Amino acid sequence: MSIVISGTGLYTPPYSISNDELVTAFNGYVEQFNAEHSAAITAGEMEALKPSSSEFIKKASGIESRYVMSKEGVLDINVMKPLIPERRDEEISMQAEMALAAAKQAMAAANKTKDDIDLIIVACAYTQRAYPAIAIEVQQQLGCGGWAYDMLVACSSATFGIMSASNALLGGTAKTVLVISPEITSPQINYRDRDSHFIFGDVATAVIVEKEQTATSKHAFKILAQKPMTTFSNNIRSNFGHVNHCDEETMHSSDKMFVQHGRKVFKEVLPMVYSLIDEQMAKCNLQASDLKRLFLHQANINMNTFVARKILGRDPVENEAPIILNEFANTASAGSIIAFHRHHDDMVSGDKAIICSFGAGYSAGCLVIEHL
Ligand code: CO8
Repeated sequence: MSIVISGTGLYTPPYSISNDELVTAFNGYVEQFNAEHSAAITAGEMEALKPSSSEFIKKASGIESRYVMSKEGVLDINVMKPLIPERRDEEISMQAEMALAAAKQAMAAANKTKDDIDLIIVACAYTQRAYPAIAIEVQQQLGCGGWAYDMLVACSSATFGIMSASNALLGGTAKTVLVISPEITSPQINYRDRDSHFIFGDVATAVIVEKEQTATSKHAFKILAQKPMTTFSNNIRSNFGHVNHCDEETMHSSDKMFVQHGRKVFKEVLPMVYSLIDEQMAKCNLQASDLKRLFLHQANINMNTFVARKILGRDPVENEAPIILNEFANTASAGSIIAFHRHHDDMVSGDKAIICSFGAGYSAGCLVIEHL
């Protein structure tokens, strides 16, 4: 039995923040901080904070802007976080609302109605609450039967979610699966940290996964091979969690936000990624020349160029390894799916591609797909 990805959807948040806007806010904060602590800095008791720069961000990461659900507070140097009012329990949650918008597009692309969907997986880096599952809220909003659950695997959530969907179809516990990745990363960014204030953006993606025999969409992609992998590392970490409030001293410390050692991640994750891709290509007897496209995780343009060169043995030509992080920044698990959503319309029967995620955990997930 073959499993296919038969539709995709993308929800783009209402606000965009450019590097220049973000850097102006960060540098305003730095100036204010250094002025407030000038005596201690002059006395050598404290180090002055260094300014950020748009040129550095673009060169080091490829990021030029990011979308967010809330903009004002992020750019206010006395706030430096998105201001997101809590909704009443009777209202739809923000994350379910984002998920729903992407889900409806994916369902339309795959020619599916609510009656077809019998499993919904919300797969993302964070859920807004512990329970009830965001996926079950989406199930109720869509009016679907069946079952639904949330799963969190940081940047590999979307690919792992597709693999879980595929396993449910093969195991007979579902007939059509909706995998949604509503990524609300902006509240977890430390906007006062020069090393990471620019990295992430908000977004939601969705895909439909079903059996080949039920697929009717124009663009359906058979999964030829799939492999998830994980290996523990503290180099990308957030200590945010439900136990935080039990220690009054540390409950608000900066380790409760996103923290990483970017250089180490770069060096350690890349070999994992290209050996994973190599192995899956070998499993399918594929050469680099058989691949139409590489849909890679979108964390850093230099990383993507490195992986693409290693796999292809040359620089990728235009759109061969599409980049979306210039516009969206790193959107945790959604990045490779945004690239796939935006760049599959010109693919035709027999065209093959790789979808590959990598990130915190460490985790990496690789899918080899072929257009039906
Ligand atoms: N402006 C100007 N200069 C800066 C800035 C800045 N903002 N930041 C750092 N610098 C300086 C540094 O101080 C350093 O100066 P010096 O050489 O004098 O010490 C110099 O620039 C170079 O710094 P780095 O070596 O740190 O710069 P890199 O070239 O390594 O670039 C990156 C930094 C962009 C972070 C890069 O290392 C990177 O992208 N690494 C890979 C990261 C990655 O893939 N991470 C995956 C994380 S995503 C994930 O798993 C999802 C987690 C769940 C979601 C979380 C949501 C919030």
